[in-house]
Amino acid sequence: MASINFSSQFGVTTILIIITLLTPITTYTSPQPWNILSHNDFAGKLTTASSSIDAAATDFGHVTKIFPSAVLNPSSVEDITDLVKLSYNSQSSFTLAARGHGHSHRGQASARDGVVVNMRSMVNRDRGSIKVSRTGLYADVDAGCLWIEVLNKTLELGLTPVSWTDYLYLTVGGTLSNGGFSGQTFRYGPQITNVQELDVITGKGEIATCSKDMNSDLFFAALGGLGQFGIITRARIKLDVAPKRAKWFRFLYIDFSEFTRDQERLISETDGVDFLEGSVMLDHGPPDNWRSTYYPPSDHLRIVSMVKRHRVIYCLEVVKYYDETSQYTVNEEMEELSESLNYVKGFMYEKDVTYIDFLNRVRTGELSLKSKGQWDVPHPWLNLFVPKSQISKFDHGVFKGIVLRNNITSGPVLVYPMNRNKWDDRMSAAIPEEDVFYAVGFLRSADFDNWEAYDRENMEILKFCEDANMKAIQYLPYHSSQEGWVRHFGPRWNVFVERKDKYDPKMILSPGQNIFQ
Ligand code: ZME
Repeated sequence: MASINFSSQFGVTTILIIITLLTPITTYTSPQPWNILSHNDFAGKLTTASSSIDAAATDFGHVTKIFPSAVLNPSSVEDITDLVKLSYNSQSSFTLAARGHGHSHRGQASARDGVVVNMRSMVNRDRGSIKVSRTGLYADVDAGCLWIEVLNKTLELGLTPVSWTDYLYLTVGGTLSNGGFSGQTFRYGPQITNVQELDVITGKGEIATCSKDMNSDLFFAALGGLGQFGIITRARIKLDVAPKRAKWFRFLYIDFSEFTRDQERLISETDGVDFLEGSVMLDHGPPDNWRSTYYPPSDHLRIVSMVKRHRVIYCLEVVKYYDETSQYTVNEEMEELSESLNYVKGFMYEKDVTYIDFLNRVRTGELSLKSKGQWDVPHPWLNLFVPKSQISKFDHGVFKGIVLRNNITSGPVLVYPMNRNKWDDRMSAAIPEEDVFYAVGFLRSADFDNWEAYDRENMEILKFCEDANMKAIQYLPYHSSQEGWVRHFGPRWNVFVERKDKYDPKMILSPGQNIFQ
């Protein structure tokens, strides 16, 4: 290992800090107690180029700007373990954050004055970042792979992962550090419960293979662990035989309790639909152009007029997969299903698409927003898990209350229930206590000069939930203080802290989550 003179650098910094403390004007100079570029092992892979630094300072949220000192573009696991060890073994350690495709929305993958590790640089087509075992029904994938890459690869063999996110251009390591859920989750569990094995680099720079039987505590810690216990570098993802096509339905509701009653019944059936989500349609804001492409143009007027009349309506979205063997029964089955639902008669819509076109549906929206310059804009999102017992109060107070009053919400508002028993309490992800809880997502798009209004609405919603004692829990959480995190994890906070102490005692990893420090 190349020698670095930390002490002399540290001396300078100490003097700088003292000067800073003595100076009444707080022009804070960031400490750089490590002259990392002199470390030859990283030559070429560690960069301080402003283009790299600037790119790593922001994310999909576009509401934070947190500058790292350097960006590492690793080409091997060793590049990362070397860097973590360098920090861990140093007197003045620096922080490190793994960044995937940069789709966090509050700087969660940032590392102020530390190093951002660009996990995408590990993905190498020639080296084979995705290896499928046909007999084992699993895929071993580099954590920097996008889910769309995993899907394309496994589909070549007629196989597919079973649990998804809505958007597929996210990295495997990123979604597994959070949870990863979508309309399949009520049935298969989130992505974190569909993983058989992980390779994880801990905050001590040690790499470990782990599973529910091997280093199990690290396995459960890392899943949903918000990057606090290690950097996931490989995941073994469970596969199943891929369906060929999807019957994709939408049913519109005026009455929220009818809507949730149908949703809750459908997620309780074991042999029912393969996918279930739901959304709120509001009578204001810019029209959700990309979403309306689902509906036949000839029906836009009557849908819009129903929204205008009722101000808030709801859309149940379900999918049944099928292939050659089930193509003759799927229609009958779905007809029976639609007859059992209490949507507004006449407001049922149906599409028949390929499996991949269904899974990749948000991509269509992305490309359309990109073409209009509406993609790289602020996304002050709020995602919540709301216990089933509170959801009607939530509808009344938030959708029909705060949201209508403020009249600013734009972008999809998703609402759908999931079964708690498909999650796993040994994992780090925080979820409500009730058997059924709802995912509520305000997937807002804003402008650079007005996003704060959306953020204020988010805080208003959070305060409403708090005051009503709803026990809602954030997903992709942001808490400005440790108090917030203690409440977030509730009785599981102690386990979280114990695991931090065990796997990242110097608190090097993922500082952008704002949990420790
Ligand atoms: C900014 C944007 C979000 C455009 C489409 N979306 C989405 N639409 C539907 N479901 C989503 C989603 N992003 C995550 N889930």
